[in-house]
Amino acid sequence: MVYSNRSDRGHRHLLLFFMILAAWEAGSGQIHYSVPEESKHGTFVGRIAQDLGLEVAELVPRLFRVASKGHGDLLEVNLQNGILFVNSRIDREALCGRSAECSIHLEVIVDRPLQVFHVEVEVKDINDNPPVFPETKKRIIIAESRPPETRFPLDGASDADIGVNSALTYRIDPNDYFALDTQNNREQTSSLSLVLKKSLDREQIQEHSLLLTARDGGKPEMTGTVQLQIAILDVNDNAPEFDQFIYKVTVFENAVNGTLVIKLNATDLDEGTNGDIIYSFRRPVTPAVLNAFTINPNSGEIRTKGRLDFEEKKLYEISVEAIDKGNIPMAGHCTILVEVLDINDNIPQITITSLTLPVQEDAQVSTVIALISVSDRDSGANGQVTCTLTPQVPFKLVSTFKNYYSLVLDSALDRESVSHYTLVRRRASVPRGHY
Ligand SMILES: [Ca+2]
Ligand SMILES: [Ca+2]
Ligand SMILES: [Ca+2]
Ligand SMILES: [Ca+2]
Repeated sequence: MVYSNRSDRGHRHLLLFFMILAAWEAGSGQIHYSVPEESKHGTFVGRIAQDLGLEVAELVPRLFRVASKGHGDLLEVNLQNGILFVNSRIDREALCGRSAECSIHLEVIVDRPLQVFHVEVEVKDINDNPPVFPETKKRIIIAESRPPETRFPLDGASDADIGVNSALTYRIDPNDYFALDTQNNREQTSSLSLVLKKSLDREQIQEHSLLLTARDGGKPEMTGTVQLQIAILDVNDNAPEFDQFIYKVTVFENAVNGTLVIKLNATDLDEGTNGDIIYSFRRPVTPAVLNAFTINPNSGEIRTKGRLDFEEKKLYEISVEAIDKGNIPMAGHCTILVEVLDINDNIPQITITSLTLPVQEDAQVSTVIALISVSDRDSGANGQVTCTLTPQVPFKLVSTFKNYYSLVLDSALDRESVSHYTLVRRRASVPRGHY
């Protein structure tokens, strides 16, 4: 019995529960209003008294009142005409955040007899929020060596509205180098990337500035922007270059030790150490060059070392290399032809190849007394030798060939007046200012 009694009571409780549920449903399900968010004070929402089947005249006597949990005085009823209106600012985003559904639940109570009604006021979204990027300026660093088709992720914008009012599309300023790619995945989130369209060149453009714009699908639409500052990172992709492949310079053979022969200047378009240049003789270096010249690795100055000698070497060919300090260094080359200029630093040499002395007093005019050859190691005018004899002697020089002479008797000798002659040799080459 006890068992059946308990079961009986259970059934009664269940019945009561269903009755309450039915009453609640009858109250709540009946009235449904909607109002756009941000509507002005006094905006009409609904004829609440009429819709609940109440006479306007009985509102005051029956102590008509509206309660709204947590939503204070957003909505109000005019007891004179029974109209529900917007009382204070309704911000859907503050009320419901990103939730797709947003409504204000009102509990309407009248006394005598006590009746409770439930009213749902749906708050409709309006497009009152622009897309917002995390930053207004975004710095991106990309090495110039990155190949086309490389993707760089971007942070998208967010929009506090819902539905189409927060459905974003993106675009960037038209440009030659970058395109946008938006990939929507199944989770409805979109991944935004920058895609490289063509090869970068830091030496041409060091920084790209692009405006990325997000727009929502609202009417009218709202937009948000972020300035993309894309800095291009240098890569060592330029070799040092000389203005010329071959430089021709001249230097006098008597140039003092350390005389500047040439100051080389190679250029490298890269940045920092990628463009810093070290000069050196290109290996293998001939001993002749090594003994005669030095090169300053930083300034590119080539100077003489010790003394040059035209008579020994007239032309030097120096191969120079300019190497940058890049991680993987690059090199440029040039050749310097150093022509050594002669100066008059050699005394003409006179060689007497044959001499018949003494000369008989009665020797006939034109008798050959000596054969003479002259030479001068200098070149050009510096090496041209002419011979003259001491004047007023009975001898003369007869040129037999270039630089070859015969000393011949020019007139009869007379031992009683002159017993011997001293013939002074003369150098007749052209002295230079350097000697
Ligand atoms: Ca909104
Ligand atoms: Ca929006
Ligand atoms: Ca570079
Ligand atoms: Ca370089």
